[in-house]
Amino acid sequence: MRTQVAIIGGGPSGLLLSQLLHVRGIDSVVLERKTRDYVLGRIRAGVLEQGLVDLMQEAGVGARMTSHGYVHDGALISHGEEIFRIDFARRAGKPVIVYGQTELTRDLYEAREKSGGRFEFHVEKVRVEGADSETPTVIYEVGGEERRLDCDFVAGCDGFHGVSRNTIPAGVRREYEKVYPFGWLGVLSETPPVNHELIYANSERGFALCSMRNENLSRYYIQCSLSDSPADWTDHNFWDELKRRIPAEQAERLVTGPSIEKSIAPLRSFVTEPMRWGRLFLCGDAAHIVPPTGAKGLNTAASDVHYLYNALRQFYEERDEEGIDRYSERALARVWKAERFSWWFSSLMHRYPDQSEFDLKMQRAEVDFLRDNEAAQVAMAQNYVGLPY
Ligand code: FAS
Ligand code: PHB
Repeated sequence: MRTQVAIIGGGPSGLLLSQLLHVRGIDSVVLERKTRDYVLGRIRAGVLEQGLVDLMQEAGVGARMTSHGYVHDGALISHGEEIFRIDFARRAGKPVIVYGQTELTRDLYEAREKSGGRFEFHVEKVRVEGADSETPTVIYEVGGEERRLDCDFVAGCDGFHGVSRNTIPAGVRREYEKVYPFGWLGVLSETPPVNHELIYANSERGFALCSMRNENLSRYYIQCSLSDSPADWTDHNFWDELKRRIPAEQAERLVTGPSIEKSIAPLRSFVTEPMRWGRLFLCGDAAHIVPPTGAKGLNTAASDVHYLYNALRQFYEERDEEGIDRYSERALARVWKAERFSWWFSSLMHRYPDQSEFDLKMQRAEVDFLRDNEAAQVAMAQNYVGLPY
């Protein structure tokens, strides 16, 4: 089989890239380890930057997001019983859109299937040959049968546990990592959200986040121990703990109900440099991971897709390799700013096992400064709504 761009990974990065390329008449094939339904069954991100919204519109798949997404002009931050609002519209001049990654990925799958997108599901033993040549090939198996996909370029969109990153020789790769000493226990419940905007809570018992998907589908998280498993938490215990971590006014009006999804995500900051090796380009979680505190995971994958899509368009339409040559530099410049913000916001809102009394005073002073200082709120809001591409 042959294509112009071989895309390893059928998550949001791979699908958005494939759909954008299709709109410009550039052919791709998406190789996915699992199935469409498995990918859609993963509950992940919920907050979209305007840049990602614009990309979805450019890809011609923004209709449902526009009609079902929620425009959020701000978010609340609490510390113990105190709570204040960051006004994104006023401090950064634009909102964020609340629309689940599951729905966004579903929209992309439906669009690719409607436009005859080529997929291979259940792929195994994927490897890239000739990544540093002008004729790369992706070799893989389906049902034990070996297949070859000859291409001009390979996009490694296969997430943190994929194979693309390790295709770059160890002697070339530089990896940077910080593992956080806690995880996030997430619950999805068919209950009305406790608040119409998100609440990020720092409490003496740990972090909590109140989010949502729609008027009757709420998404909540609490910081938990890395030794916890979802089975350790009954719904009752989860709701009790969440109520202890948010201010009493919100806790009193929290509507609880049975969880329809319960999972624990470990938190990590991670970056691979470079994001290009010959004709292989890493995109999204294949290249970088952030703690979800700043809602930057999916949104930074989107900016990678923006840079890579435009680089490939520039190559095929103008025979100009400038975008390709500068992809890694451009993508990493924005990746590191997202890493910084995610690390900063995680440091501000979580309780760390080794925190001293002085550390806690510093955290409190930083929250007070954010509450009282316009410049601090502008900086936070500009990062949260998304820095320019
Ligand atoms: P993905 O991991 O989504 O997709 C990669 C795809 O590649 C998967 O479908 C996988 O099956 C496939 N694949 C892997 N290896 C392969 C191989 N060898 N061959 C073929 N296919 C292969 N971000 C937020 O902003 N907010 C959140 O709350 C949030 N929560 C998260 C919770 C969890 C548990 C995780 C893991 C991530 C979370 N994220 C969150 C980040 C998440 O949204 C990612 O940023 C986003 O999924 C990135 O999309 P992709 O780069 O497409 O990677
Ligand atoms: C979510 O709704 O899943 C969500 C929202 C904001 C975050 C992380 C997760 O920072």
